[in-house]
Amino acid sequence: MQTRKKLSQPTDRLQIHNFLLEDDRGENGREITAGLTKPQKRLPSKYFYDAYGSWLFERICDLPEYYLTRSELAILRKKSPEIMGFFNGDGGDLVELGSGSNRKIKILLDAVAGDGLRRLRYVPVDISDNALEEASRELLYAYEDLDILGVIADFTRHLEVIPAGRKLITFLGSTIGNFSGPERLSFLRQVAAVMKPGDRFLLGVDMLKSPELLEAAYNDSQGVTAAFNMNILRNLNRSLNADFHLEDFEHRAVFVEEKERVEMHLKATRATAARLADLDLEVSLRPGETIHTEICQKFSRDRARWDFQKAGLVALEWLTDPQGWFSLVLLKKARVAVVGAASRGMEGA
Ligand code: SAH
Ligand code: AVI
Repeated sequence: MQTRKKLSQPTDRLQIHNFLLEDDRGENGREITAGLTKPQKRLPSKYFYDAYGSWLFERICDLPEYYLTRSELAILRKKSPEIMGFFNGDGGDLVELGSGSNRKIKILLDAVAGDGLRRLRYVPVDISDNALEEASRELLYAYEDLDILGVIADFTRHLEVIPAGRKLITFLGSTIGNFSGPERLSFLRQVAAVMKPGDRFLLGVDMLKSPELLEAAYNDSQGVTAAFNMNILRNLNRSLNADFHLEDFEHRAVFVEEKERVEMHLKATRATAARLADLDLEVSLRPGETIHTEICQKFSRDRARWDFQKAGLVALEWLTDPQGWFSLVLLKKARVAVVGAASRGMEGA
């Protein structure tokens, strides 16, 4: 077994690469314009996450109503040695998509036995540059044997930047639920495409449960989720030279039963208009009209399995909390069906 020699200076153990390109600015502008000119106005939820939005999300994680983080942490605390057993002996990359803060990854890192961290590299991938840099630096000092490759990127566009070696990819928090059905499938297919047969993918999914619990989780009594929702407009005002009047909007989060998802909207309480100067775009809303800001899909095992199958992934294990509210699904890449194997009984998994 080969051990990599560690460099002694913390700064030698941390590299941060920014893959957010000038091209992305143009693409983002087109995406925002397209969303705000639809009959049902829509904004992609990635625009929540400037530095303040990332901070607000961390406050959401501590809310009594937001059971998701507590449930997932409980699973991680119990199962982290088993999960990190993947690296035993060989080392490799622990990739975290949409990494945010460190609270979950620390539980996994703490479960690595002996000098295992020396053979491991942590690769957080996030669009929120400040949050990623801050979190990476904190880890650098907390784990003196760990190498970190921070990747500032949009995981819907730049998944090819994930290192090609042996890896465990994690995507926690049920961020997968923030995609629409087609976006989710496209994302899962991209993850499968960057995986090799021995790699593993650990995916957090929030399970379907009572509408009361779900709606409470997105309508907290302290108004933190409302502030998080509103931050999408604050972020556009700052980054695109826009002038949305925040006081003309209110937070709405409802469980849409037939779609098995919570939808977050910003509802205009009166007629209001905004100009997004950098996009040369004017937007107006009637009283009661909404901007749809987030999808929070909730999953049955069947729905999730269906997505995995279509994306070429196979669930090896479902790890759940005692209430069965949240699941961490350990996945591998499906074996590719051999062309012409149909007559011999083609196998997809
Ligand atoms: N994984 C953490 C954070 C979840 S919040 C947890 O489970 O608590 C969602 C995270 O995904 C945020 O850190 C946000 O900045 C990041 N994110 C959202 N959209 C993204 C995108 N398109 N590309 C990269 N990161 C994104
Ligand atoms: C990041 N994501 C999984 C959160 C969720 O629950 O869908 C974002 C969030 N939106 C409102 N509260 C939390």
